[in-house]
Amino acid sequence: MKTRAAVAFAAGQRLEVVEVDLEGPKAGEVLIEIKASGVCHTDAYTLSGADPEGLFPAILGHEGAGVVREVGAGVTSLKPGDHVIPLYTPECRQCPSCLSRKTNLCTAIRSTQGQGVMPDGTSRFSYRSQKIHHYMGCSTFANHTVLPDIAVAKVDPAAPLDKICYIGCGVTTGVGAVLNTAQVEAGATAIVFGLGGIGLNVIQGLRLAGADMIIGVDINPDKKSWGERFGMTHFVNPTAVEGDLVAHLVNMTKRGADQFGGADYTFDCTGNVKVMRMALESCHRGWGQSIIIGVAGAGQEIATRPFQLVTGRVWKGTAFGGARGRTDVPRIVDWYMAGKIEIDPMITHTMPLAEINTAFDLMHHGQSIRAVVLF
Ligand code: NAD
Ligand code: 022
Ligand code: ZN
Repeated sequence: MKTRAAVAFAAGQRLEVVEVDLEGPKAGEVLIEIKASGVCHTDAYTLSGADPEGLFPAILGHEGAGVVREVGAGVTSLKPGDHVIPLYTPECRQCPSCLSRKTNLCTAIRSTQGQGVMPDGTSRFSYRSQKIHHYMGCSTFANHTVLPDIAVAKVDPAAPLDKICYIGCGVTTGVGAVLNTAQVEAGATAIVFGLGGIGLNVIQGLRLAGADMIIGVDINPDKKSWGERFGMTHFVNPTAVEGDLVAHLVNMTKRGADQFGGADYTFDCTGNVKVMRMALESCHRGWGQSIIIGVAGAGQEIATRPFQLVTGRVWKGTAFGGARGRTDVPRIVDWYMAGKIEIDPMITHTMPLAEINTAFDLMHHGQSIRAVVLF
């Protein structure tokens, strides 16, 4: 079939919206009509050419929502008409990682996904008979796309696809980092570094978990009101702090007779390795946990003194908020439908596919929390 897609033909160029050819689903695959797709930082990072694993030409996009239109042989978990969210982290429930119950990083299709192809080693997309790569197993900047059934979450058909597409990456990453990775308890203190599309979702995850003190840290003063909107209790702008930021945060989090300060949980949502260090060092000695969510540029390294860890701090990272997609994503959609989490105010911009490059411009200039392309 033919479908419209924004194609990244080469690194550093703008996306071009063209009609591409899409082959139907093979065994174990499903064809999805994408109705909406968020634009996330990784898409821009790959498009820029800075991602050493980026492949071109490709159809980017990994934060979508849509409707199943066709299923391949042997698919029993999905049927045409089902409302779905594509998963860049699949959940096969059979590989050693899924069976371990200790990680969400399913390995069933890991190598082919990284190579921009389907599990059989071929691409379903082409343009003028030239192969186009899939991206993060999703390629949601296309009106139709094909995914393996293990990488598709079936969700409540009453949920608005133009909002729940954000659960395909940002919402699940932020809320999941709090609930799955950190397992924050009621009454905890927390610091969130970077109040963008991820950090704000960490804040609403902390509110859901019942955290007492939620400190937001951002160099952009506009983020104070954004954070407060989702449950932040204190805001710190590093550029307005005299002296050491870590010392300031540790002091803010001193409680009762405890001579030591530091938060129970800290989260890096910037991708800046210097900030990652500050996040670790501003969590409490003995039990503080610091969660790295931000993805740093290729080749970057983190540093701290071993003393920081010897004295009981824990440094952790999280991918997709530790969520098992087919199990957890439908539950997060239900939380949204029940009013437990918010999404609508974070979607600051929408546009048709033809204007997708505007979404990248808004992101580069820090003007959007989330821009969503509507098909
Ligand atoms: P964003 O650009 O919307 O937000 C980043 C925020 O950090 C901005 O508000 C910016 O002002 C602030 N900031 C920048 N430098 C800072 C500093 N030195 N101190 C304090 N604040 C600072 O980005 P986002 O969409 O929220 O994504 C954040 C990060 O999360 C990115 O690195 C992204 O790649 C990553 N991410 C990771 C996963 C995962 O599974 N681990 C999933 C999605 C996104
Ligand atoms: C999504 N991310 C950032 C912004 N939006 C993001 C990027 C990378 C990962 C997670 C979220 C990530 C963490 C760990 C891995 N990835 C490796 C997983 C593994 O090896 O099993 C990651 C993922 C997908 C891809 C690359 C890296 C890909 O499909 N190309 C989950
Ligand atoms: Zn993303």
